[in-house]
Amino acid sequence: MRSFEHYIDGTFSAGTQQFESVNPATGETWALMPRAGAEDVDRTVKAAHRALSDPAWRNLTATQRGKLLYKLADLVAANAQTLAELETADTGKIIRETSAQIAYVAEYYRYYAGLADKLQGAHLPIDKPDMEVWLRREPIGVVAAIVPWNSQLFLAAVKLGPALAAGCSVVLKASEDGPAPLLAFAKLVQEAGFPPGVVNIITGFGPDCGSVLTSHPLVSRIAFTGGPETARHVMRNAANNLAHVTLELGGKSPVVVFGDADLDSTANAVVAGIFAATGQSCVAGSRLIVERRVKDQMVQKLAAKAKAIRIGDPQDRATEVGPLATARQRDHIEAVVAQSLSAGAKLVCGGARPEGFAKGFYYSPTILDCDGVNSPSAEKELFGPVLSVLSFDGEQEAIRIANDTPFGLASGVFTSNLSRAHRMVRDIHAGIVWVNTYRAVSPIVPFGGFGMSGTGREGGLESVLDYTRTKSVWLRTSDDPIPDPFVMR
Ligand code: TXE
Repeated sequence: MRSFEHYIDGTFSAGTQQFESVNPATGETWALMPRAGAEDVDRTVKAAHRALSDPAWRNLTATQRGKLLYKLADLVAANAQTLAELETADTGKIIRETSAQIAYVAEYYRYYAGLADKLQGAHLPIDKPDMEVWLRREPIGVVAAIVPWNSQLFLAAVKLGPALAAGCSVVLKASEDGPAPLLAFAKLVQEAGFPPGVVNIITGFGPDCGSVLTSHPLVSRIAFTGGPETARHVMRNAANNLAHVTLELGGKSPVVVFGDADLDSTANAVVAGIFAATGQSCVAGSRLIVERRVKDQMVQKLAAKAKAIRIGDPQDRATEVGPLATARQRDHIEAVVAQSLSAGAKLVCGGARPEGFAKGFYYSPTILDCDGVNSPSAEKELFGPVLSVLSFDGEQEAIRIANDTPFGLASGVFTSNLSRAHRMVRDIHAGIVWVNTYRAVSPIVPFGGFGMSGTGREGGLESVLDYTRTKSVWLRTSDDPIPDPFVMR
């Protein structure tokens, strides 16, 4: 059996406790993972805090920090296949997706590497004589970065990249579900040459690891990706250290299809939106809202595509849908589909475990017609391969249904009418709108949601500034004595 270690203060260690990690494709234990408890977390945060003021890190120029990030990017690119195989083994995400995604993660580190020496302070045109005022832009401090099991290297990159570009130190907590790729990635961090303590990578469970980390008094910044319930814990914990918090919490993203769209092209985008990553994607387009006059046509096209999807071993390049990451996740999806059918939703396809995969955590690509029904599948984030179909007549109804959710992460609009596309973009309540496309990402573009989908943005220039704080410096240039001390200047 393989075993993995924490990376704390520049050293690898198995820790005092371990837990077993299961391969979701087989349901069998394949690796032992270290389990961080409160003492390990405390030691790790202290190491990160010490590293902040260690001359080996603090005295690096921004350009030198950028060079370390470029080196890390090259190492990620060179090791993408190995990391992808580990992620696939530990989470069940298909190898086609993990290998492409991790290769692209290198571009995220390159983007942040290039930004490191462009984070400028400012000189202010102060409205007082004999005074020079400028802003220093400084690293915000120790960052607690917490990620879930899906897209771990990607979700880590959008936190680590800007944090390191800004000069922070980081404690990255990998999910207890499938931490192997991030623990292996720690070797690349060490090889890139980041000084000890600047990047620490641990894993563990919510109560004894995540909670301790997010409430630690030496943590100044929390970047969290996960579910809304956990996010509430994180915010409550952050009340202890008053850390700056950003949250990325998934959604119930609408895909609005008008009858004037190219329906074949749109069907491919809808399939990519809901069945890629076996639906375990924060931006999953899980609500299809289709104009009534083309609904049957669209559903037929989608059902044909869903039934033809190749379910299989996630390590096989031919596989298109693999298992869910955990049995818990599969059971949750099964339960919500059953509730939805009882509520009156009609099963178009799927709705069961596929035959021939008894050992793994598989669930067939599923389409539910939820028109006119209060279907839980159309309201809750399932985080699985389940598409709920709703229909509309006219733009106003489309917008009303699209926005009828407390979430607001992503959305899609499919139409050939340009002015309608602009109106939809304006009126949709979501942090991302894809028009005639779906599930495109880039380091250059901010990513994040409205409402219950979280707060703050990852990616883009904004996200790097969010790992800095400004210091306003006032310098008096006059040699005259300070005048009346009882009047504010
Ligand atoms: O996430 P959790 P789970 C949604 C999705 C999924 C549901 C639950 O609907 O079914 O959330 O998933 C750490 N303090 N998303 O249970 O628990 C935990 O160890 C600090 C959407 O896996 O939020 C892990 O590292 N940290 C989402 C991380 O939080 C704590 C992605 C995420 O776990 C903690 C994931 C605590 N008290 C789930 N408790 C998206 N944005 O796409 C747990 N953690």
